[in-house]
Amino acid sequence: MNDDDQTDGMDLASPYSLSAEDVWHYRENGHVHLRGVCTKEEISGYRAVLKSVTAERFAGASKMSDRPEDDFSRVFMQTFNLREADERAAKFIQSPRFGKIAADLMGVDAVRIYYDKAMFKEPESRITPWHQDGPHWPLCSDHVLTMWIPLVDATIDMGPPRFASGTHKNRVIGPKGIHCDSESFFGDYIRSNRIPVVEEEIPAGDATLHSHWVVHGARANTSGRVREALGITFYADGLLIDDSACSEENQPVIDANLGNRRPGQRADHPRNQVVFVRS
Ligand SMILES: O=C(O)CCC(=O)C(=O)O
Repeated sequence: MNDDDQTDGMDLASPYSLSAEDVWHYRENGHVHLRGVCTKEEISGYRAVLKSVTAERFAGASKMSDRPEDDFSRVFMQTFNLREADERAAKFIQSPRFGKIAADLMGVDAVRIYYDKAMFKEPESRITPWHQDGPHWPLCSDHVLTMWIPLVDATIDMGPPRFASGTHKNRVIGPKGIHCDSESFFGDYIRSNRIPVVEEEIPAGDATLHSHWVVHGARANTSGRVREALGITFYADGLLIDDSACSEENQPVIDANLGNRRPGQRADHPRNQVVFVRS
């Protein structure tokens, strides 16, 4: 750890005060925006760490204009499991504060981390097409969510996440994948069912949390600045690997992020640390 480490002494152990309204909002809509989860100092200290791990991983990435014209290459740059690369990143990502928020929103007694990932949406990045997360993951449960944490103020023109409220209640609604077909399928679904879409600026220090069933996406980044964000996906401790929500051709889903556990086995690989247990 170097001398000018700005995260020294920042263990994020103090709990965040969730209101009953926050919990209700998450369960009713499938997403919630929490204000002031971290202080500006915490975000700025850990941003430096997370950015440096990310920059190292993206060192060889090609320029936007040289990337393939497929559906995903120009959406954002993503890299997984920063907590395994740097102990300060791990202190942030595995903090009891975040784990407790996830457990309280889902109403469970303990949570594990599925994975964490940096999602840096560069200037001129395209939309994140509408999609659901659940159909990609072998955890068929209502107790899986992602905490989305901007490392800079995520203004609307940078493409913060947007959510189709209430769509989590139907579990799997449409096609697996994040591509132009999922965009058009879910776009039509939202319009024809008049589903309210929530899209808000998310200042650094705030976070959004969304169920893995809720339909979500993001607009293109037209801001000229990089939208730096970290996602942490949590699930209830005790879940079994269950890929029954995944498309047939994708089964069985064996996921290295879950230690290659097979369907029917417990999702309890040491890689998936328990980060909160209710006492
Ligand atoms: O950051 C984005 O553009 C999309 C985020 C997302 O899909 C997720 O965190 O599940």
